[in-house]
Amino acid sequence: MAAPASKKGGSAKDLRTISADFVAAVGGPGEFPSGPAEIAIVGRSNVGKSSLLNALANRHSLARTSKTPGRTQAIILFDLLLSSGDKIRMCDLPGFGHAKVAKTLRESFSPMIQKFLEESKELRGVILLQDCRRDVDEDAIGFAEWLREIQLPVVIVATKMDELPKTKRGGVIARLQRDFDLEHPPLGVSVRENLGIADLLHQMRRMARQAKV
Ligand SMILES: Nc1nc2c(ncn2[C@@H]2O[C@H](COP(=O)(O)OP(=O)(O)O)[C@@H](O)[C@H]2O)c(=O)[nH]1
Ligand SMILES: [Mg+2]
Repeated sequence: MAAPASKKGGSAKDLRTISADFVAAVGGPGEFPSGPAEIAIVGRSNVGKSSLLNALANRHSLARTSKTPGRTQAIILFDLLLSSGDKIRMCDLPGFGHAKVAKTLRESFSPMIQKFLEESKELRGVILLQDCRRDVDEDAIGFAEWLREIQLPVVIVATKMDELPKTKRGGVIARLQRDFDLEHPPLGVSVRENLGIADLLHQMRRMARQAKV
């Protein structure tokens, strides 16, 4: 079915996910099924990635939320169909940050995941999640720099904004913008307050529509 990229559902208020379908858990090179434009999502364990994915997918249990994350290095793929007709393949990368020995974020990824980020023909960008309460995260900043080096667009998203009093939110967003040296302020989201979810869908749609560089 060739879904038209219609104007229907085009405003921030209206854009939503109509369906979300699990595609595959990919554990090795050469296993990637072809499909629509891909967007990867990554963050430290416990950053709120599964909760956000469920909110983006409009589902309660597509991605498992947990306090005891597994150690799997698989990439979980699932396809979103948006109300605008756009299809996006979400690529859920393993969480990081549990290794006892400090490593850079990139080194903590298996060669399979690095290869995916560097070589996937459909990958249009990466959503990098940061807990809004966390201090400067050199690992994540270095990772974002590397993504820019390999010419992958990156969207920084501050999670759990509801944990900050409203008066402190702007300051944290401004600090993250400086830390990551961003042209535009990063997006703050909260699954609890349903804050920023529709905006993130919009940014994802924009990235997915962009031609691969
Ligand atoms: N306050 C708050 N807590 C959240 C939010 N999103 C997730 N959490 C909590 O953060 C913890 C980790 O969430 P999870 O989605 O499993 O994170 P993951 O390890 O990155 O997949 C859980 O206790 C969630 O309930 C949010 O928007 N606000
Ligand atoms: Mg999770």
